[in-house]
Order: sequence, then C-alpha cells, then structure tokens
Amino acid sequence: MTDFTARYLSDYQVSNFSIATVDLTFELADTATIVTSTMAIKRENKNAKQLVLDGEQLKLVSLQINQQDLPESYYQVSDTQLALDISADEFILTIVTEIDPLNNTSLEGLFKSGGAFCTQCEAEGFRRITYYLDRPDVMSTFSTKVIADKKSYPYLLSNGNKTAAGDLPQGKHFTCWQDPHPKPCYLFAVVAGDFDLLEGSFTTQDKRNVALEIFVDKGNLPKAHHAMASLKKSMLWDEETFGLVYDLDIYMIVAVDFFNMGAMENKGLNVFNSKFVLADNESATDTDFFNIEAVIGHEYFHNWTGNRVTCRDWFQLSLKEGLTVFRDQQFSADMHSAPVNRIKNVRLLRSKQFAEDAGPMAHPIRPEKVLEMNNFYTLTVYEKGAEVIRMINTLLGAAKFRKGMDLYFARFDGMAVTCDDFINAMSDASGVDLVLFKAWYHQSGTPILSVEEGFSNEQYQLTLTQTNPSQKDGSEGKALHIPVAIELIENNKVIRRQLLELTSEQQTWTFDNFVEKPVLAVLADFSAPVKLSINQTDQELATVMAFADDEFCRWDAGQQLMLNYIKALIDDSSFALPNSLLTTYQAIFDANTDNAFKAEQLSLPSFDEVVAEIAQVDPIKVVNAIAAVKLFLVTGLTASFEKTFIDNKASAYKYSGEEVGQRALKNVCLSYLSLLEQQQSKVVEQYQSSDNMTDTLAALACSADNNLVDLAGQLQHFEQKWHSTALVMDKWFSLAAQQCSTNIFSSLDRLLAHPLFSLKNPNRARSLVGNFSVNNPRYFHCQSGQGYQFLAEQIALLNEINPQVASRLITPLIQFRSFDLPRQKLMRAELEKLTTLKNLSKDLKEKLDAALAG
Ligand code: B3K
Ligand code: ZN
Repeated sequence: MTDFTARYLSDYQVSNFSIATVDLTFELADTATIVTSTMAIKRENKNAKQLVLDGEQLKLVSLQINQQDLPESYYQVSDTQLALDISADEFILTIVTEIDPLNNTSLEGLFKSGGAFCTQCEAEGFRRITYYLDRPDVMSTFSTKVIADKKSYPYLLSNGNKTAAGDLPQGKHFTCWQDPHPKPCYLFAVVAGDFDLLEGSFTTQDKRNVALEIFVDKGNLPKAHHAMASLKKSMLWDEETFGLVYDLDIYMIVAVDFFNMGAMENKGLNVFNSKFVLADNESATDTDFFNIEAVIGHEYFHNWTGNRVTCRDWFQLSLKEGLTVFRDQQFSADMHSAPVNRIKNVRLLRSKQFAEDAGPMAHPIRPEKVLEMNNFYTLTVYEKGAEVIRMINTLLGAAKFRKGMDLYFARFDGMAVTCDDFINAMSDASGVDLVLFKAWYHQSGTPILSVEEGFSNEQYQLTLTQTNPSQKDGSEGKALHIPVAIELIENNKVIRRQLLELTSEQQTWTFDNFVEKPVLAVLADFSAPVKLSINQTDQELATVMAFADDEFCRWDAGQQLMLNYIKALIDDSSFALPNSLLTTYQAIFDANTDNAFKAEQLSLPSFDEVVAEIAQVDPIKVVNAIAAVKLFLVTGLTASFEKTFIDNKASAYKYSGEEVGQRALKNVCLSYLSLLEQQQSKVVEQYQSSDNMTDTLAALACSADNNLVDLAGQLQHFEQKWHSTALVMDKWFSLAAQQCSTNIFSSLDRLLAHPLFSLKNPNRARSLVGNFSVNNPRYFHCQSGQGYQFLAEQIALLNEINPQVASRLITPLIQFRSFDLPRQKLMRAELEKLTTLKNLSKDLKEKLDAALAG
C-alpha cells in the first residue's frame, strides 16, 4: 500500500544520527544484485532511541551491528523503512540487500539501460539500493567496490578516484573507488558496462591535470567530441567567471539511452541522457549542439553549486537548481548571442512556467508541501528560480553579486544549507537589503505588473502597480521587491535608462524636462518574471521595436504587437488586420540586425504563450488566430520572405554562430512560405537537398504542420535512412505525432505499434506521447476529446512502468482550467478516470488531487 502522507518544510528536524563513512560493495547481476553497505554511525541526539533508515523495494538479506548478527526482535522492516533499536552511541552497521535492476523500469535506484548498469539517486532513489538515511543533509565519505562479469562489463565506475582494480574467479573483476568529498547519497553513482571511451584532459588554473573521460555506446565515439569540447569550455568558464576550480583528478560522463531526465551531476561521475552527449553534423540539429553544451555546463557547474554546497532538505531544491540554471544561462550567453539566449529563456518561462504558476501545481520556488519530491523538479524551481537569482544579480550589480558568491562558498563549503543562507550571504556581502526580496521564495504565482503613464508640464509620470495572485492557503498575494529596468525614448533615441525598484503595491516616478511624452521601453532584459499589463499604441510599439537600446525590449514590442492582433482575431475571426502591420514587419527584414535575432523577431507568439494570456480560451480559436496572422504576413510580404529564404541558403553544414543564425532565419521564412501552395515546392526541395538535420527537420515540420502530400514519403525515407540511430528516430516519432491531419489518431495507433516504439524508453515516450499533446494542439484539443483520451491511456500504462515519466506527461491535462468549459469537462473526465487506477503512484496521485480539488 503506497504511503500518501505529504511532508512539510515546517517539519524539518536535523537528523538524529550521522554517518561518517559508507563502504559499499556491489555484486552486479541482472535480477539479483547484492549490495553490502558498511556504515560508521553516530547518535547525534541522545533522546533518539530508534535509528530509522529509508528503504524501498529491497530484499533484506542480513543485518549486523559491530559484526554481530542483530536478532530479529531488535528491528522492524516495512515497505519504506528499517527501524533499529540500538543502544550503542557509535557503531558499525552492515546491511546486505538484494535488488532487481533488470525489472526496474522506474529508472530510479539501480537499473539497466541497454546493456549497462547505472544508477539515478536524486531525489530519493538511493533508498532503492540499500537502507540509508536518504536525505541531503546526511553527508558521508563514500568508498565503493564494484564486482561484475569482466567481458560484459569491462568498465566499472563510481564516484571519486580509482584506488584498486583486479581480476576475480569465474570471469569476474572488480574496481574500487574512493570519493574524498563527503556527500549526500543522492550524489552517489555506479555504472558498469562496455563502452567506447573518449579521453581528454584539462589543466586547472592551479596547474593540476584533470583526466576527462566520456563513455558512450560502442560505435558512438565520433559523436562525443562536441561534448568533450563543451566540458572543457565549462571548466574554463567557471574558473574565469566565478573562480571555481574542479576538485578531483578525474571527471567522467556516461551517456545512456534510458534516462528519466536530461542528466545527473553525481560527484565526478555524471550520468547523461545520450541526447545531451551525442552529436555529429549529420544527425544532430543546431539546437542539439546548443543544448549539449548547455547541459554539460549545467551539470559541471553543479560541482560547486549543488555538490560542494548542497541542500539542507529537498524543499531547498532551488538553492542548487535555480542558481545552476542561472549559471548555465550566463555561460550560454557568453558562448553565443546574449540577447537571443535571453529571448529563449523568456519564451520558455512565458510558455511553460507561467502555465505552471497558473495551474493546480503552482508552488513557490521553495515549496512548502511535497508528496512526491520528483514532482518538484519543475519549471518553477528551475527557471523561475533562475529568474530570482538573476534579479539578485540585477539589484546588486555583477561585482557585488560575485562578492556574494564568494562569501556563500567561504561560509558554506562542505555544508547542506538553505535558500535563506544564500540570500543572507548575498545581502551581507553587498550591503543590499534583501529582506522584502525573500518573499519571492515563498510566494507562488506570476505577478502582474501594470503600467500607467501620464504627461503634463514637461513631466513624464510612470506609475507601476503590482498584483499578486492569492495563495493556495487562501491568503492574499503580497507585494514583492521587483526590479523594473526601463528606457525612455525621445525623437527615436534612448535618452534615459534606469532601474526602478518597486517595493510596494504601487509607486510613481516622475521624470522632468521632456518636450513631449517619451516612449517607454519596459522590463529591459526582462528584469523580472512578471506579466506585463500596458496599453501601448501600435506606433509606440513600432518605436520601441526600432529604437530601444535593449534587444529584449525590441523583440518583446514586436511580440506584444502580434499578440494584440492574435487576441483580436480570437475575439472575432473576421477581424481585418491592418496593412500597417506589414510595414512594421517589413522593417524587421530591412533592419541591420543579426540573423538569429531576426528569426526570433519573425516568430509569432506560440500557442502556449497566447493561452497564458487569455482566461478559459477555446484552443482551436488560438490555433486559427495564430495561423491567420501568419498567413496575412506571408501573403502581404511574400517577396521579402522568399528573398530572405534564398539569401540565407548556406553551403555545407557547419555549427557556428553565423550559420546557425542563417539557418534559423531561413527556416522561419520557410515555415511562413509553406502556407502558400505555390511556395510548397521549396519544402520538398529543402528536404531533398539538405545535408544536415536542422534543415531536414525544418522541412519535415513544414510538411507535418501543413499536412503536405509529400509528408508520408518523406517520413518513410527518413525512417529508412535513420532506423538504427535511436536519437534520430526520436525526432521521427515526434514529427509523425505532430502531423496536422484528421488521420492523426490512426497514425498514433500505428506509431504505438511500431517495432521501435516502447513506453519503457522515456525518450520515445516523450517523443510520441509528449510531442503529440504539446505540439499538435489542433488535434490534442479536438472537440471529440480523442486527444485527451489518447494521452490518458498512455499515462495509465506509464503509471505502472515509469511513474516519473507518467507524471511529467500529464501536465497538459491538469492545466485544463486554462481552456473553455467544454474542454474542461472532457479533460476532467479523463483525470477522474485516472484516479481509479490500480497502483496509482504517488507522483500521479499528487497531481490528480491538486487538479481535481476545488
Ligand atoms: N539534479 C538532476 C535532476 C534530478 C531529477 C530527479 N527527479 C539534474 C539537474 O538538474 O542537473
Ligand atoms: Zn541541475
């Protein structure tokens, strides 16, 4: 019987016992791996009588205290715990457990991914390996011995440095590892397998040599070079930017095909979804190359923000995740175009995090109540968490922010701490008062920032008002400390730039000496994660688009303009779009800006971004309105789209900033042109002539989104060419699921039955099921409810196989309140059905309860 008791931040207590050292031995076998754990334990709280260890899905084989068997009357075992009555204050506890990695489809704890053994312990997976104090504030020194068949598993890896290795009878061998840095068990890892190994090295600023090793499936070595280069860039960047130097002699990355998320920062032994390691010019897109560098960076940066300084408890997750996302965003911005990266961050936040904040699972970046911790690796904790760190950076300025980071490490290196500890370090180092700012950590929901302007007697008045949504407990949302960066434009020139700090519900600023009312560019660089409510005329928006200094504002004004017209079309589908829009859009083509930025300017707000703006909207109206604006623009400006498309056809593929920008711009133009029948031959031609995955997929997406006649042939050709490359077949399943056709449901059935499809593989499940429900809105939201039913059926199956993946994929259904009442009813009905599942996981239970409450 699953335990559905929630845990609360307010219940935190320090551990009654500590574990100074852990020695682990793994005797690896498919269905019966034996784990021996020997721990040096000390009672820290004299009043604590029982030692209660966490453990799930374990077979207890034996139990010894100081090498003596413990009589059964001294301990109790349940489905989730091992409770021991021990009188000694310091003792050695030896526990032997048996586990079944082969049948572990949840991919938590020890499991098999393809032919390799690997582990995933964060958040609470270590308890599926052995009984332990599975909480991040219990930090111990780990040593590990791994034993396995030598032929099948030539590489036996764990955290830290290798201390011994040798052969054993019966074709087995062993390797021993010692990690000198005390760590919580969520950072523990073991991997065993037969890999190709790419070796490299990095010399630290203090002239130490670090061996870099990337392990990939046999035959994939040529695809690991970009990952290696990215790792070296990350190591150098962290030294140069934050003075943070790597602290072991070896850094290993293992790429596996079956993985619940992107990657995991285990100390000295990262495990990665192969999607974020493998790339070559033929099989990877520009986005893949970019993401690999970003995720390699993210995991590497965790070595300091996460591993050296970790979380006291899981409610503090954003301490390491928000901060590390901020760091990886800064890294990407330094490696590529800062404004384009910022735009991408904001698009993600607006399309996905705003929806989460408005939905039933809304939570502060530091949640207060959790049933299943894995449900809280969210866009809120990660992306909004990063925005909160960014606001601190904005309020302090870069130099003081760096001083704050230095103080944070000086105070807390080797410790498990809280978000408050972080903010206090920032405020102590800088002298900046962050008391009010702390509310960002305990308030959920997206603030609305309303802007009122006034002008009289050469004075410009700006009034900012913040409205914060009411909280889950019914309390009112309180005023937050919001940094609002603005520019004022007069005569097509920015003449004033200022950082305003809104610290109460409403404040007014007055600016003197203006001949006429200036044009406002607000939220420069998106200085706060808020929704903006502002009435600017088309003329003002066009001025901001053309003359603001801040690139984000220039881009955002264009988005605002388009959004206004998309909304008008949602209200009234016969609304006539004005020709002035064409003039404004033509100016984007004509401006002397870089291609990647232009590509972002030409891209309309996405389905999700529009949904986030309108209460209880009819999703089909959203799809139609966006399509109508797109058609209007391409019909009016065909020549510009066509010329830009042709001018940006690059020669042989190269992954470099300039070419990436060219391809992005060209492919945005193709996406517009593909709406016009007489232009559709361009799609076919690009598909046929492309030498790279970015252009191939762009062409395929045009075919799928417009259901072009060539789609079937293209998909077949693509499948023949790539059927044995797993990561590329994920793309194939995604595209096939995106087909905008009335036949989609029979296609989906065929895809589910495809020999290469399996719900057990998270990447596959996400490609097909996830992509259909997120990127095929016309059919996911079709009036019959078939789309919702399809998703719910797959979730029901995944509930048994892999609850974490099931719980991720359910997101579009639980956000039903964003849509009109008929859809709400249909989606709700599917959710209600899911509540009756046998063996309902905690992951789903938590979300279903939240969604169906009230
Ligand atoms: N810390 C891991 C995520 C673990 C997710 C557990 N469900 C990867 C990362 O954020 O870097
Ligand atoms: Zn992370």
